[in-house]
Amino acid sequence: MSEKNMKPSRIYLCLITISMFLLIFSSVFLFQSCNTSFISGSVFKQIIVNNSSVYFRPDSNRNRVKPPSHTYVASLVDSRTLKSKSLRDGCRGSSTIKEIRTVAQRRAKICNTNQALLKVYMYDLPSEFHFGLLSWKGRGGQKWPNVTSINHIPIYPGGLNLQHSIEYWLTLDLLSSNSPGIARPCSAVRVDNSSQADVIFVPFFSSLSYNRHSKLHGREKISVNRMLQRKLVEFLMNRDEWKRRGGKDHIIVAHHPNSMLDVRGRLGSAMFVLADFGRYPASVANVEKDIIAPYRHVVMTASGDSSSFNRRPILVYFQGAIYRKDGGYIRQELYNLLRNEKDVHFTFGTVRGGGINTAGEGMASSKFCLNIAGDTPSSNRLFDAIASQCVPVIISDEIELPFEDVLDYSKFCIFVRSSDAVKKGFLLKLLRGVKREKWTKMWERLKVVAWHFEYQYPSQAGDAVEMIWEAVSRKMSSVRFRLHRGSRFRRFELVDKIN
Ligand SMILES: *[C@@H]1O[C@H](CO)[C@@H](O)[C@H](O)[C@H]1NC(C)=O
Ligand SMILES: *[C@@H]1O[C@H](CO)[C@@H](O)[C@H](O)[C@H]1NC(C)=O
Ligand SMILES: CC(=O)N[C@H]1CO[C@H](CO)[C@@H](O)[C@@H]1O
Ligand SMILES: CC(=O)N[C@H]1CO[C@H](CO)[C@@H](O)[C@@H]1O
Repeated sequence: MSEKNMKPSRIYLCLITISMFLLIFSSVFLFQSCNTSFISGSVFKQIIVNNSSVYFRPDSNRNRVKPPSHTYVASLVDSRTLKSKSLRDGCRGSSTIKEIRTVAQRRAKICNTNQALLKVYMYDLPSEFHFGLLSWKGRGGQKWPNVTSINHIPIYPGGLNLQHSIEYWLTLDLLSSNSPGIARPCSAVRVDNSSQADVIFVPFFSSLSYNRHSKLHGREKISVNRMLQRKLVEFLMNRDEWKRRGGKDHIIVAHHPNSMLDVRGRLGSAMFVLADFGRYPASVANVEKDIIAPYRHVVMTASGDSSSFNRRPILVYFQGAIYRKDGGYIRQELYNLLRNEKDVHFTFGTVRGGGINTAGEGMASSKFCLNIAGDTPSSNRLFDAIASQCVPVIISDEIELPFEDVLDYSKFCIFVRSSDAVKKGFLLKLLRGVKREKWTKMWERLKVVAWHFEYQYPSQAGDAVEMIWEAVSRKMSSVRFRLHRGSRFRRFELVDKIN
């Protein structure tokens, strides 16, 4: 190429580069200066994290999840959220390039412990409590898998086990907080010294232990699941960390409703991460001290432009077990009411095997997806509906929803009282009355919030893992409240300051 030919193309290239830079800079500046809402704050981080991040999901047969695209970003920054007060970052109205660069640099390195939202101490429990349950064996005294390289991370079993895999994602995230080169949000950081921690994390894969090891094998007198729970109690009761605050600053993940069944009462002072409170007495678990975490959905995540109103021929979708114990009688009632309607899909079916795929397709072709109380108030069907961008209709009076202090579910779900739902004609009249415009509003909102229910490794700003850490952090004030009240009359004892 001669000089002459080069010149115009160079200028052209130069122009493109400059305008690209200006575009990126101005949009980043825009988000930064408007960073007054919880959600747009997370999105801002997303933009920076994005460049250096790896999207990895241990079960490779599922599609990869992308963060909300830039079209969604615009809809996040609506005038209402702009006025709301930030939960965490505060307004950085006068940001500068320097500041933006610092944020970018911070993302690429291990995040500074002092800047982290939560300092977390994690017990080095023997591997039989966690990755050992996934057949991982640490070589040469290795306590934890090396999470730097995704090839070394033990894989969590798929299928229905996955819905309660929260323990796995949180543990991996803490491990990755000490691994250089992994870009993740600076939400929780693992610290070595428990005195410096805000919370103590108990890395027991209790749901996996329940799902996989509840049965007796061979000559066992007691199942592995029971044995591990007993060992865990013994371990905790002997730790200074537990004694210090009676376990109140401990985080125990027990997402499967039957996990930790034997010892939940003894560990009830801790902060539990649960699916719901259905099988817990209020004295052991309650919304004051515990965290509700989303199920990991089992259907595929709908792509960014899932079907819109007119391309969803089914009005209402429900597939699941119809005969359930406890509160599940309502499924039967609704089945009788709805089964003969032509645009209603209401069938008895399990989600095992091929059922997951057909359920996913069915939800993605439906306008509304029913979430009816089963044998527990919650089920992963809600999160499958969200992932399919099918507007959830929640008929479960006792349900507790994840992150409800920051998410307004009424913007993307329809709630119906059980007593109303069983009235003849009530439900269909209500849903047929939701016209295209209103439905589309909810659908647009669903597309945005769906990201908050995605578990992945490494964690990304605003995803389920970060949402859980943020929820823990918000819960800390009530933990402190209880601790301080509890120490009113402990006059002459040395009480550690938790803040
Ligand atoms: C973890 O794996 C990475 C890359 O595979 C390696 O560079 C690093 O040294 C390993 N870390 C430890 C502690 O073994
Ligand atoms: C842990 O932190 C406490 C308080 O900051 C300090 O007194 C103690 O020496 C630390 N322990 C270790 C092993 O570094
Ligand atoms: C450089 C890079 O990885 N960019 C990605 C950021 O995220 C968007 C949205 O998912 C992708 O389309 C880009 O490829
Ligand atoms: C760390 C990293 O992946 N940086 C990349 C960000 O995007 C630019 C342009 O797309 C790449 O050149 C960098 O390597």
